[in-house]
Amino acid sequence: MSFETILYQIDNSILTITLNRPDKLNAMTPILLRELKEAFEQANNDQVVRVVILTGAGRGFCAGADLAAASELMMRGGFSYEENLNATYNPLILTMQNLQKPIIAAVNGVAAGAGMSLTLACDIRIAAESASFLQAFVKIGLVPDSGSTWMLPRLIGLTKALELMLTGKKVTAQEALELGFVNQVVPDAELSATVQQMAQLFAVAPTKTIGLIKQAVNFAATSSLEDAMKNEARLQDAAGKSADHMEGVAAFLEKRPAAFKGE
Ligand code: LHQ
Repeated sequence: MSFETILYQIDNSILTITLNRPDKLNAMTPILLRELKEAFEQANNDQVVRVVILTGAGRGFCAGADLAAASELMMRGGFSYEENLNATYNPLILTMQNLQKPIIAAVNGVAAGAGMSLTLACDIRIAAESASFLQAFVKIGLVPDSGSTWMLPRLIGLTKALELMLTGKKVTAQEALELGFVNQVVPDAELSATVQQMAQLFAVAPTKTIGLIKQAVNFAATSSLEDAMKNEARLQDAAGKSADHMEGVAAFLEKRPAAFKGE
């Protein structure tokens, strides 16, 4: 696929999506938002893709909404944040949340505002030592959006989530690790290799089951224990009928590594 503001590269079942507006720290324009959503939809439909890496070109991961583009839209009049979020940012975050494949954020630099929300919508976050995170919204008089108010308290608890959202202060990669919303921090020069290593694991994993695990966890986030267990049972039925489950059990009994096909 060919895009204007992102790069879309598949290598051995691993799709890397790179936000590609390095001069603006990959701030999100309406085109980038549309292209990113299209890329994730394409990834969901492409059987070859078994894991997605999301990263940024240049020294930033993503500086959130492009404020120049947003202010241009506002100047034109008739602009509504509500309509804008509901039409662009929110469908993108939901597409990521509902993607039936794992997403690894390779956080190479600053992730601010909706750019931080983007990292939170990924399943795994690996950050370079020099990366940083900020809930920049309050600094420009805005409410955290693109899922941050839902994701961040769940990931790190209300106390610290509110502190970050109310102050908009910048958090280093190491602090993010200690707070618990980053899985791993590595020296800048090792980010790519570390992320590739994890992606390789997912590239040979039972992909269909991974999609079902995401579904189960997403459902449980807003359900009772009873409903969550019923849903687990339903999804387990689907996993139990998968070719990869058969292969996993056979491989265990035959004392050999499983050769999962993702089906
Ligand atoms: C930018 C941006 C940017 C444009 C850096 N836009 N150019 C949703 C609905 C609709 C609209 C409103 O918002 C939302 C959700 C949101 O995401 S709200 C939050 C929006 N983001 C921000 O408020 C962050 C603004 N950026 C910053 O605070 C800093 O740039 C950070 C802390 C990210 C990085 O600082 P530095 O490393 O010192 O870099 P810089 O500030 O020098 O930026 C480098 C260039 O990138 C610069 O361009 P220039 O042409 O002067 O070299 C910036 O203007 C541009 N840039 N963020 N969001």
